[in-house]
Amino acid sequence: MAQSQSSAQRRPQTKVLALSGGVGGAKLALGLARTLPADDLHVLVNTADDFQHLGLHISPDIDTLLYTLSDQANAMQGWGLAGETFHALDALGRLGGDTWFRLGDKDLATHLLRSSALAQGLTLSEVTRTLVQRMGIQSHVHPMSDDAVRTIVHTGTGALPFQHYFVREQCGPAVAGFEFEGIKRARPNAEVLGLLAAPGVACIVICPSNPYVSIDPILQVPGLWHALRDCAAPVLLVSPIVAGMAIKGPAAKMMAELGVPVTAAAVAEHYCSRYPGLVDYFLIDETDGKLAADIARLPLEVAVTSTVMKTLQDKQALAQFVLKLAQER
Ligand code: FO1
Repeated sequence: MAQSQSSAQRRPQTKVLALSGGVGGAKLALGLARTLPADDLHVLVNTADDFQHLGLHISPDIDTLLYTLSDQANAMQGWGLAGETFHALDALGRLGGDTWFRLGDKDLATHLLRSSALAQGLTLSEVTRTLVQRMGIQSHVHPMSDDAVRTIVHTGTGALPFQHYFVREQCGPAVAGFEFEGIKRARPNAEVLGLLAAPGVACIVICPSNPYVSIDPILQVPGLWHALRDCAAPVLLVSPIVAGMAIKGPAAKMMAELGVPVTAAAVAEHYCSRYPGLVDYFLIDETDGKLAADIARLPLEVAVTSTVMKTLQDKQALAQFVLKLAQER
C-alpha cells in the first residue's frame, strides 16, 4: 500500500518568498500580496535600518511594509502613515528633544507597542506577528533575524549609524562603504529557513530595493543566501536601477560614490560576484532593453518588462510577470 503523501507534499509549490527593504521593495511586495492567495506570500524584511531612538525601538523597513500591506501608508512619502499629525513631536521639540526623525502621533503607537513587547522579552518576530495580525495583514512578514544587526555607513567624514546618514544628514555625505554591525552572530529567521527547506516554495523574489543597505544585510545574515541558493525554487531579482537612476532613495548616488557604474548591468554584477549562483533571473526595465545582451553574459537569464511601479495596477502587473516567469522555468 503506497504511503499516502502528506497534504503539504500533495499541494503544488505555491508559496512565494519576497526579500524587501525600504519603499521600493514594499511596492512589489504589495503587488504580490494583491496577486497571490493571501496566505501564500512570505516577506523577508531588512532590519539593519533599525535603531533605538528616544527610548523606542524603531524598525523602519518592517513598518513601511506593514503600513503598505495594510493600505495605511503615506503613499507620497512611502514611509509613515497617511493622515498623520505630529503633535507629540512638536511638544517634544518645545522641550528641546530630538525631532530630526519624524515620528507621527499614530506611528508612535506602533513604536510604543513594539518597544514595550521587546522590553517584556518578546522577539522581533513575535511582536511583528502581533502587529501583522492586529493590522489585518494576511501575508507573512519575517524579520531577517531576531538578533540586532545595524548598518553603519562609512563616509568621507566618518562612520554614521544608518538613520543618521539617511535622515539626519539626508544622504548627503559621500559613502565609502558599509558595515553590518552584529551580522556575524545574527541567526537567520528560523521560520524562513524552514520554508526554504520544505517543498512548497514556488519562487523567491528579490524586490527592487537598495542593493547595499536593504538587500545585502538580508543576504549576509549567516546561512541565509546559501539557503536561498540551495532552495529548488527559482530566484528572480528586479533591478532597482532603471535608465541609470534609482526610482527612489540613494542607491544611484551610492553607486556613483563607490565608483560603480550606475546601470542595471552593474547591479547584476554586484549580486553575481557576491552571491554566485543565487540569482536565476534578472529583470530589467524596457528602457534598459539594450543592456540585456551585455547582462546575459553573466551566469543568469535576463528578462525585460516594465518595472516602474506607479499604480497598484503596475505593481500587480510586475508581480504577475515575475510569477509567470518563475512557472516557466
Ligand atoms: N525617512 C525620512 O527621510 N525622514 C524621516 O523623518 C523619517 C521618519 C521615519 C519614521 C518612521 C519610519 O518607519 C520611517 C521613517 N523614515 C523617515 C524612513 C526611513 O528612514 C527609511 O524608510 C528606511 O530606514 C530606509 O528605507
